[in-house]
Amino acid sequence: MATGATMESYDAVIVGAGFSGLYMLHRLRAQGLTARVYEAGTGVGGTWYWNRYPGARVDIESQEYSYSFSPELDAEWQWSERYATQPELLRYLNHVADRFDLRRDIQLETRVETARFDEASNRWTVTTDRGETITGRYCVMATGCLSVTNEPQFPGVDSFKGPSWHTGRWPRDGVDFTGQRVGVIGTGSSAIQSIPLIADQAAQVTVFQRTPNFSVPAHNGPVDPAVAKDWAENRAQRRAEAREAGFGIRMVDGQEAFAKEATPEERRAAYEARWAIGGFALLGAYGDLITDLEANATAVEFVADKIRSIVKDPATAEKLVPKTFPIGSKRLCVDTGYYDSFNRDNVSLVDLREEPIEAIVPTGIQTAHETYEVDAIVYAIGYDAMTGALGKIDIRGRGGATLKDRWAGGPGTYLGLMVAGFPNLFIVTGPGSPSVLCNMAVAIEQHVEWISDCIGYLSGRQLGAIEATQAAQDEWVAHVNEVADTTVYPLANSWYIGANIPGKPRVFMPYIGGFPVYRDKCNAVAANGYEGFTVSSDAR
Ligand code: N01
Repeated sequence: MATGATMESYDAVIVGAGFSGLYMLHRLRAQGLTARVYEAGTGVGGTWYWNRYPGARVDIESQEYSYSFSPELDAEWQWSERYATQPELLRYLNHVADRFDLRRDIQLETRVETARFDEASNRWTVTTDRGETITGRYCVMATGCLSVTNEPQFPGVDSFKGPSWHTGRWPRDGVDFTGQRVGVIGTGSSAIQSIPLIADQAAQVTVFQRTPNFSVPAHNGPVDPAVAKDWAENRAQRRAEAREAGFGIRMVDGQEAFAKEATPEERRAAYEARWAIGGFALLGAYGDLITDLEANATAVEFVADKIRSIVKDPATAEKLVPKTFPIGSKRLCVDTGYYDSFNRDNVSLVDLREEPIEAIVPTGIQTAHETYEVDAIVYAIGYDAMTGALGKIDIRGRGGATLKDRWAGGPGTYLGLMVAGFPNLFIVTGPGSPSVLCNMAVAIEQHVEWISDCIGYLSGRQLGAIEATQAAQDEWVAHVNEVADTTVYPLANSWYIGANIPGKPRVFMPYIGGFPVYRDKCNAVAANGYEGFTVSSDAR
C-alpha cells in the first residue's frame, strides 16, 4: 500500500472497516463511485476485530446479526452457534471483505486524524497518521458506537507491576491466566461474558463491582437444525420480521399485553417462558416494561429471585441484585454461567459501593478497606460510547467550526445521520439514531442504504452538497429526548447518557422510538426531496 505524501481524490472517504464501513464501500462501488476506506486495525472487522476477550460473542442470534443485503451471502454462510463467538464473527466479516473484493480499497493500520470541509469546492480533505492527505466529495464516519475505550483513571494506574488489559483492546494472541490471581474491574456485558472463562483458567478471580447489572441466560449452543432449516426456507420473511420489530430483533417484537394487567401467576409464567428461551426475549414479555416503572418492577423482581436462586451465598447474591435502575434501562447482559461463577471457590466479589477503589498499587487493587493482591488486572470498564470515536478526529465543518465544540453540550444531529454546519459528512449509526438500541446489523444496513441513496441522488443531479438545517436538527434532538422521557431509559446512569465518562454531557444519545418508525421517517424525508436538509445546486 502506498504511503507518504499523496493527494488523491475520491467520491467518498470512509472511516472504519467494520460492519458499517465494509457495506458502505460495497454500496458506493455498486453505484460506480470511488471510495477509500481507512481502518486503524491490522485487519477488517471493527468491533469484532478489537473485542477478543475470552467469551466475547454477540448477544443477538447469529442469523439476525448479519448482513441481509445479499441473498447469496446469506445462503452460503452457516453459523455454528446460536450466539456467534468473536472469532466466528471476524471470519464472517473477512469472508465478506473477500467475497465482495473489498480489500483493494481498504487501507489498514491507518488512523484518520483530521477531516476538514472546504466550502469553495464542497469537498472534505482528510489526513491520516501515515502522512496522507486525500479528498472526498463525501466523508462517511463508519467509526462505531463502542470503539473508543474508557481508559482507567485510577491513581497509580501505571504503578501496577503485572500485566493489565482492557477488554476492548485484547491481545491478538490471547492471555493465559493459568495459576494467576486476576482482578476484574467492571460488571458490564464484557465482564459478564469474560469472568466465567477467566475463572476456568485462573487460580483466583476477584470481581470489583461498582453497580450490579441484570443478566439473562443466553442458553447458547449449536444452531438448532430446525432453526437453520426455518431460516433457509423463510429467510426473506424472517429478515422482514426483524426489520418490523422495534429493536430490530424478532424475539423482542413488541407485545400487546401489559404486565400491569396480568396476574402475578400470568407474569411469572410469561417471564419463566422467556427466561427459558434466553437472551433479550425477557424484555419482550410485555409492552409496558420499558415505559412503566411499576410494570418494570415486576421483571426486576423476577430476575432478582433468579439471582438469589442461582447464587448460593445469600450475602453475595444480595450484592449481585441490581437495585438502583430499571431492568433494560442499561443494556441487558446476556451470559453463559455468570451468576454460577460466584458459586466457585476461586471467584469472589468486592462491592465497590462499600469499599471504593482508592488506587492501583504495584501489587494489586487498593480499596478503602484493603489491598487485593493480584497478578493481572482486567479493565472491563467500557467505552466512550457513540461520540468517542468522532471526538478523536479533528472534524471541521463550515467556517472551520469543530464538531467537538459543536457537541460540547451533547451531540446534536438530524436523524443521527448528519450535523448542521457539516455538509456532506455522514455518520453511520450516529447519536440520535436507533443504533445501539437496535440490532446493529439492521440499523447499519438501513443507514448505509439511506446514505448511499442520498449520495446517488446528489451525484445523479450534479448537486454539490447536502446539509441538515439547524431547525430540523433542533426539532429532531427535541423529539429524541421527548421519546426517551416516555421510557425508563433515562433513569439509569448508563453509557446511553454518557454517565460512565467523567465530564461527558448527560444527554440521552440513541433514538428509542423504534426502528420501523425511524426508518419510515428517514424514507419520508428522502421521498420529500430531503426535507430538513439544504441541497445546494452548485455543480461540481
Ligand atoms: O462496558 P459497560 P462493557 N470504577 O460500560 C464499570 C456492548 N457489548 O464493555 O455501572 C469501577 O457496560 C461500570 O460500573 P458502573 C453492549 O452494548 C456487548 O461491559 O458505571 N467500575 C460497569 O460495571 C454493552 O452495554 C456485548 O457503576 C467502573 C463496567 O465497568 C457495551 O458494549 C459484549 C469504573 C462497564 O460496563 C459496553 O459493555 C460486550 C470505575 N472507574 C459489550 N468505570 C455482547 O454481548 C466503569 N466501571 C454482544
